[in-house]
Amino acid sequence: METIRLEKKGGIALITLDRPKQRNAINERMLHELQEICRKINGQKDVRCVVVTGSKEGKAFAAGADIAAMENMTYQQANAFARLGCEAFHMVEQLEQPVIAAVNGYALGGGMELALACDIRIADESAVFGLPETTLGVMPGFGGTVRLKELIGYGRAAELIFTGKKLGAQEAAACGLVNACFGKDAFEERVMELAQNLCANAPLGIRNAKKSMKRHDYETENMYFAQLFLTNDQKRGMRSFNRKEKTEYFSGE
Ligand code: CO8
Repeated sequence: METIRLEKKGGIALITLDRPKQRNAINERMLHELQEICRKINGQKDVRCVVVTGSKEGKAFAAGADIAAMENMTYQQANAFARLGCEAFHMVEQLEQPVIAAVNGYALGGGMELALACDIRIADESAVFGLPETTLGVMPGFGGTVRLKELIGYGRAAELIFTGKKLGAQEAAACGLVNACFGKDAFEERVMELAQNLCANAPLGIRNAKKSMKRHDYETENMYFAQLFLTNDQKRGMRSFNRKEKTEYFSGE
């Protein structure tokens, strides 16, 4: 791949956005590659957790959609580009495995929208968040308006989107945009620790909880909940608890 690196670390799939000269800005190619990766890892049994991050050389998570590529887009081209971005981020959001955005540096515009499509956001202290699109004459186009409003509420989302103002990692944590923020030295270790934690829990339980949370409807929650009682992991997990033992391994069956 040209713009993304995919590595496997135990049960963790590490996706690194890698266009360092452009601060890892997102272009069409990157969106296609992201889709390809999602198709490849979705539901793959030996991938229990996904981490998305930006290349260190790029000094960013991603500084947005590629502004050079967008400058002269026609209506049709912009429409197609926004659609591609929405579809790619939807695929990230819909991955069966939990997805952590490890935000190391700038997460602006489309970069922040990608972080919003992940389940959990962890920032290092240098992270900067913002949707500056209205300062460029456009608006968020990769699903950010919907996801940000859901995450931090309409009023705060409206302020961030209408002003285009940027938030540091601490501010982002304070308003619930990120789950936690860590100093540079601890950041990678804490992200991997969290990922390992998620790897150890029942994959089908996480998968169904995720699907249920995305649906906002109790009937669906009920269905996905009950479905887990057809699995060995449910039996294993509850049996261990009742015997005051620790479940050593969830097999995903
Ligand atoms: N696109 C393309 N190139 C970029 C981008 C970007 N988003 N961001 C940075 N770069 C490039 C710069 O042009 C520069 O290139 P060069 O070395 O050739 O001059 C290189 O990366 C390094 O950038 P800087 O010199 O600016 O680095 P700094 O450390 O001084 O600043 C910033 C880093 C603050 C991240 C700064 O580069 C910046 O403000 N970037 C733009 C951020 C932004 O506005 N992002 C939003 C873009 S719009 C968007 O994401 C819309 C999503 C929805 C799309 C819908 C489809 C139609």
